[in-house]
Amino acid sequence: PAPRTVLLTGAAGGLGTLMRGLLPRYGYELRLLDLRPIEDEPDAITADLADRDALREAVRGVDAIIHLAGISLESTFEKILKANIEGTYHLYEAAREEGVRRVVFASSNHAVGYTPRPRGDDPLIPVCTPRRPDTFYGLSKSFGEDLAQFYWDKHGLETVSVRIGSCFPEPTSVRMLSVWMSPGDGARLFHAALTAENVGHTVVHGSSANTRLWWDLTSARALGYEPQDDSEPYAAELIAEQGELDPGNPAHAYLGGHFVTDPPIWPY
Ligand code: NAI
Ligand code: 15L
Repeated sequence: PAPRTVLLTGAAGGLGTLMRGLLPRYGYELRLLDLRPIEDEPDAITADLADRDALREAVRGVDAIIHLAGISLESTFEKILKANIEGTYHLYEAAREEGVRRVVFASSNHAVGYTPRPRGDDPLIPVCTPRRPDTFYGLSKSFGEDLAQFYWDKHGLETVSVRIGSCFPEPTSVRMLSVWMSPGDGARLFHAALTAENVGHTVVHGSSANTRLWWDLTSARALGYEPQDDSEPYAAELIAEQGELDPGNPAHAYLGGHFVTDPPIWPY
């Protein structure tokens, strides 16, 4: 049966807030969790991924989990270790103990951020491209994908790892023209990841059907994902403001963009 009750971790964050608005229309009942309280959501669970008892209670009885919680930018290894590496492990342990069958894991393009971006007629980057994390943050996403594979092989707990590009209401940079995932397409992809059968551990790229796309969406489409959006209508204005990507600039040369040279730092 298709999952109905879904735990959304990281529900107070940017993507969590977008998905709280969009996923209920697919019929999901969302249980919300975040370290921070969520305004107007008195039933949301306020808990840290370090709190194993709280996680066990939070996952009890849900059909699936969308795991967005964690540090979403670069930070010290110690902070990333606690929130993203240990935190994701704690969540998977709770899911295993409570018999949850599927996780949708918010991985990131930064797990492969040091991969040179395609130019000209180069082929799109496949999901099987070797991991090349561009930050400790990307390294934690790489770990999360391996953790997901391990829990599938060892315990039969399924995961779709979504290597999200940039999911924001609109693209705001020339790089984002290639990696943007519209919120509507994000919800479509999460819905496909929750409902496709027999996913085992599947890695997919998360973006819209952008004209300037850098990576291959085949494995996402195989889940039933049909992206509806393309960043191209934003292209002329962004390129007029910022110029085309400069092949000689290292911040423009890799999938991870400026995370390679000057990553944004988690402010907490
Ligand atoms: P965000 O930083 O806005 O939200 C993350 C949320 O996780 C925050 O509300 C924060 O309070 C919560 N959190 C952090 N540490 C926690 C802990 N120890 N326990 C419980 N909650 C904790 O990030 P955003 O943009 O919403 O991203 C969501 C997820 O998707 C993240 O895992 C991020 O790495 C991933 N992602 C997002 C992309 C995007 O374009 N928004 C791109 C690629 C990956
Ligand atoms: C990410 O992984 C970040 O969480 C998000 O804030 C964006 O910076 C995105 O990657 C990106 O690559 O644009």
